[in-house]
Amino acid sequence: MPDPFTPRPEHQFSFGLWTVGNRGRDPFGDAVRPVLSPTDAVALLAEVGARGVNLHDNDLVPIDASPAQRDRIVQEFQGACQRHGLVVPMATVNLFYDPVFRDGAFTSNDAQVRAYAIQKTMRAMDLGAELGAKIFVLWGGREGTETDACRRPDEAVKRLREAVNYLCEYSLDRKYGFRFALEAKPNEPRGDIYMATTGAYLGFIATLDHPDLVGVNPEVAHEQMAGLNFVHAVAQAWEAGKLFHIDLNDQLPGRYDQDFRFGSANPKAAFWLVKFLEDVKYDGPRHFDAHAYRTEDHDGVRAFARGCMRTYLILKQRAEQWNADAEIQALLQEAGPGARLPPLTAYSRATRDTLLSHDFDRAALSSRGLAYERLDQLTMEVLLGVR
Ligand code: DIG
Ligand code: MN
Ligand code: MN
Repeated sequence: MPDPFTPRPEHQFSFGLWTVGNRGRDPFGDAVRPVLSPTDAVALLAEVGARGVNLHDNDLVPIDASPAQRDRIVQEFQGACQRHGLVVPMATVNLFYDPVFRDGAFTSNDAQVRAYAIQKTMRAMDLGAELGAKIFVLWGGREGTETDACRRPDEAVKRLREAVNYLCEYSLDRKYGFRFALEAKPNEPRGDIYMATTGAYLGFIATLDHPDLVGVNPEVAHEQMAGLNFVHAVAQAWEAGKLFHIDLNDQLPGRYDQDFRFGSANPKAAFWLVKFLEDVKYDGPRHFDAHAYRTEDHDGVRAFARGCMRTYLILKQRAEQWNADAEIQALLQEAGPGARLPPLTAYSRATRDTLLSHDFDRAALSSRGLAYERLDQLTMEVLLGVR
């Protein structure tokens, strides 16, 4: 019997080069794993069953590479992707590692740094387009402050808008067809990062020149670092037609950005997320922006990558089971919309007067039990495999 939780291309699982290539370095310890070259990372991802590989510009091309070196590296990488049958769904740009970005990139107080950040992003877009990417993620890891003495925060918003508007024009000019996915994070590496949550970006997108080209890339760990319910953020983005990409991983509350294996810290929250994505038939990449524990060697990295995908597929099966569970569905019906007044979506004097003249029986409305305890217990039993 084939393993039902084996990843297949149609699952659209992808990983960044920086995820399986993470060497285990942290603020208190040096690297513990040898370098995994981009072509070796492609081979590893193919071996574990991923469909896509994503990259920042400098994950592949060193920041000081010559044009000839760049072209050779890109050609070698393209060959590896073709040999192993991997695609590049998403590209992004590293605007956070080099010291030049120590006070931000698009929001830096230095106009030259802001201009360089846009130039670097244009070149990263060139690379992404060459590799076939159709989604371009922007994570503003350095766009923030340790002290708000450095600039007015509304000035930072203006600079960010100027940069994103310019990059949208560049994509249109080059006919790259990119959809930009903005990724929020509340802090780390900056003391506070602008656009701390997905909701903040949803508000920002509406102020852009080309809002249709821009969506969001919510990350599990980042919303949870802000103490938020991740599936609520994803649902709002989806409902607004702005869920252009998603970064899957896991995170314990109140910690630094842990980027744990998907589902490994809070499987119930992961279940609601997978259920939502599958229920709405989200057809974008399932990207794991996560990395193996520092304790692991490259076999551990393979186990990490396999675990991300396997947990997603197990939770996908549990969501199908939940949706088919007769007792759960009956409880949902009972707790359903109840007796409804005429639909109030269309305001009219008729619905106005109906609503104003209606006597609500608050006592009756308050007394109805909703059986959410039973509903959640059944959910737990589906998850724990006893139903
Ligand atoms: C961190 O969560 C960020 C960077 O890794 C990258 O820019 C983006 C891509 O998903 N996520
Ligand atoms: Mn993260
Ligand atoms: Mn991310």
